[in-house]
Order: sequence, then structure tokens, then C-alpha cells
Amino acid sequence: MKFPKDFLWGGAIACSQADGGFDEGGKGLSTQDCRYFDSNWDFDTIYNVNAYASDITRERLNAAIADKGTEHYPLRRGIDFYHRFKEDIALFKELGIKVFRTSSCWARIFPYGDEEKPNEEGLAYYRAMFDELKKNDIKILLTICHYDMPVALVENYGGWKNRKTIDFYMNYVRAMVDNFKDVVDYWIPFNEINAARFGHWDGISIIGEEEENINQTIFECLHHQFIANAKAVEYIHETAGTYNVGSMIAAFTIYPGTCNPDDVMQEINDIRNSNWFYTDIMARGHYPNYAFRLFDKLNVKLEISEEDKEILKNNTVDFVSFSYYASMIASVSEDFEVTTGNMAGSVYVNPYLKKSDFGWTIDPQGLRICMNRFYDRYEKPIFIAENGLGAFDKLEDGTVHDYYRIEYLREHFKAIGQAMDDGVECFGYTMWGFIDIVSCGPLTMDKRYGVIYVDLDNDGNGTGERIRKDSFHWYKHFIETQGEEL
Ligand code: BGP
Repeated sequence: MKFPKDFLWGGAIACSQADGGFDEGGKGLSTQDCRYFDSNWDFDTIYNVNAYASDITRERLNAAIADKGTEHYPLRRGIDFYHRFKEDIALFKELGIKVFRTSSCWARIFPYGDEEKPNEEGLAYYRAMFDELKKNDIKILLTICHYDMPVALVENYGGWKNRKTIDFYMNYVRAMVDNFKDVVDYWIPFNEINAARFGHWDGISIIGEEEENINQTIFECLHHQFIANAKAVEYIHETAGTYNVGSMIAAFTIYPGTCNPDDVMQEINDIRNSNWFYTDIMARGHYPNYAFRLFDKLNVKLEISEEDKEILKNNTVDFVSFSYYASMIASVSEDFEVTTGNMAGSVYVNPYLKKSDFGWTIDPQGLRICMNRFYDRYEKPIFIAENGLGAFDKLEDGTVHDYYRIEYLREHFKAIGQAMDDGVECFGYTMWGFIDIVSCGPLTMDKRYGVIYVDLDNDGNGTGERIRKDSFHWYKHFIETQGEEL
């Protein structure tokens, strides 16, 4: 199988999981800096996705704002990319990636969120990083908001619950676009915008237990984000004169558990509510009819003005992207074994498929199916913004023999090639956490995705040394040969 020469093979991280330097360069406190972790918690507490132990409560938030340290806040440390990005980018160059996905940190640019002018030190950090990437001939895919926002906006204005936050977000977008429109190749305004329903603090920075009608709050916040997304599309189109803005959701590829028609109808509803709803609005430009049925069911009253409808209709995205880790099952019957999945509390086990160390279903064909479904629905170019295998890697004889990750990648890359043979227009792929970073849900370094090992443990102890895993050499060769010897 030979991939097109210009196919963009790359790697992805998020600022809050990698940068560190949480209180440097004039940066304000981010919502992600407030997520608490205790390395004494047991496996189930840390990895049981039903109730991430690190989820935010009012008490946890107040304690985090008062705490100036990093001991219980792994996302304040990351892997110190903030100070080490030059050497890391040299490694990325050696790996041979064509595109690097990261996110900019809102609180680095507007520390309290409501300033008039951006923080020059924050802009300087991105200018230095982007220049380094360009020097190494690596394209940039920038996520403008990857789960983090200035805590001050949440505390002082109610965050995404307040429509005013759209204006604050657009100040941030204008600062990034005005300064970097000539170096950023692709933009994603929001990471996994469907996190609003599945990871409240990550997606819309609300404390779920404090909301009277959580569904009303979720869809109001989401509406503000959909408008913000459209305004970002409009600004980039008009200012940068480029058509390179993408939507992004966590793809929950779902299968009916049996050929029982009730299971098929369950799958149609589940995939609408977990996936299509979000990309429909950003890629088609309006709320789909089935959304209003869902709102009725959830007792949600959403005011969508004529002006809002115009903004959504006139500013749809240029490509669609998603993260893909696993597939799931929809069924009206309860007799399925249960496991965990990305942001999904509990999912049914697929008897035909294996699972990762963390219970996530491993399904390469599911990626091919996901790609076909997205392309059939939107007929817009597709970018795979996240995919990869989180595993407990072991350092031995100075490296990591991660044959299991090579196997995962080989099978998923085959599936991408098959989807492209099916007629799907896909222009790139960024492997999630291709350099080990702090995991998003559990907040551990132990859950590693990288082809580059980082010598840090869950408490941030270690040399921080970067070490090439077996998969580094495999991915490097794969990119060099465009997958010819897959
Ligand atoms: C997605 C996030 C990423 C990444 C990924 C893996 O939802 O966009 O930030 O972390 O999940 O999840 P985890 O790190 O919890 O294994």
C-alpha cells in the first residue's frame, strides 16, 4: 500500500498536557491547571473512567486556585515542553513528521481572559516555537482551545455559560490569527467539542454537580461554542484568506449490538447524539431536526436567534477532523459485558475485538468505517487529529520494545489506506501523544502513547530524558517509505 507523497503524517499533543511552565511568561491559571491527582490512588480510582478521581468539584477548584505548587497538579508540569521545545522539535525532525498538532494556551495570551491586549510574552513563546517548526520544515496544525481556558473567566464571568465569553474567545482568536496567520497551516477552533456532554470540566469548564438542569447548561454552553467556532472560521477566512479551518470531535464509532432492528435504531440515536449533532452544525451550518427532538426529551429550551442561524449557515468548516481510539456498541439489551472507552463512562464489550491495557476496544476496521461514514455524510476532506495506543510501557535495555504499539499502528494505518481506496479524501494523521505526555483523563505519565519515551513518573520525578522507543524507528521508516512496506 502506498500513501500519496503529500499525505501529512504527524504527531499531536496539547499544551496543557505537555508544556508545564504553568506560571511562567505571564501566564494566568488555566482550568486544566486545577485538576488534582494523587499518585497513591489505586488503579481503579485513577482509570475508572466512570468517575475520574481528578474531576473538579467546587472544593477542589478553590484548593487549586490557592495552591501555587505543582505536587498534585501534573498538568502544571507536563513534560516541560515549554523549556525543551527546541530539542523536542529536533527529535520530531529526525522522526520525519510532516505536521505537528499542538494547542495554544488561552491563559498564556490572555492571563485573566478579559484583557484588552494580549500578553506579549505568551505570543513570543509561540513565535519561537512556530519558527523552530518552520525551520525544520514541519507544518503546524493549531488547536485554539484544547480543554483549557483562563480560570478567571470561569470565576468572574461564568465561562461558557456566559455568551460574553464568545467575545473573549474572539479576542484570543484575533491575537493568534493576526500574529500567526502566515505560519499556521491548519486551524481547529475547539478540540473534541462533544466533550461538553462527556467531560464537563474539560469541554465547557462547568462543575456538573452545581448545575440545576445540567442538560440546559450543556446545550447553552455548546451553542456559545458553536457560534464562537463559526466566528473563528469567518475571521480566519477573511483575515488569513485561507480555507483551512476544521471541526473536531471525539469519534465514537458505534455498531448495533445485534441485527435486532431496535439495536439498529439505538445505534442511529446514539451516533447522532454523541457525534453527528456536533459536526452537522459545524460542517452543514444548522441544527438538525433530530436535535430538537433531543432537546424536548431533555427539557432543554434553546434560544437560536435569526442572527445566530445566519452566522452558523455562512461559516461552515473547510475540513472535518476527529479523534479515533476505539469503537462501541449500542443495544437495547443489557446482556453485554461492560468496559471503558475515551470519555465514555461504560461501553459494551465487542466479543470480536481485543482491548487495551485500559479496556479501550482495539478496532482498526472501526477507523475505516468511521472515515467512510464521515466522508459520506459531509463530503469534506478528513483529517485524523488523534489516534494511538495508550499502554503501560516498560523501559528495558535503554529503550521500550513496544511491539504492541507497532502492531496497533500498522493495522490502523492499513485501515486508513483502505478507507482512501474506498474513495475517502483524507489528507493527514497526527498520532496522539507521539511524545509521552501527561494523559488527559487519568493525569498519569504511566498511560503512555508515545514513540518517544519521556523519563518522568506520575509524580514528575525522573530525568525528563527523551528516549526513542522501537516504534520511533518503525514510524520513521513508515513515513520515509510512505507506508510501502506496511
Ligand atoms: C482525548 C483528548 C486528548 C487525549 C486523548 C487520550 O479526549 O483530546 O487530550 O488525552 O483523549 O485520552 P487519555 O489521555 O485520557 O488516554
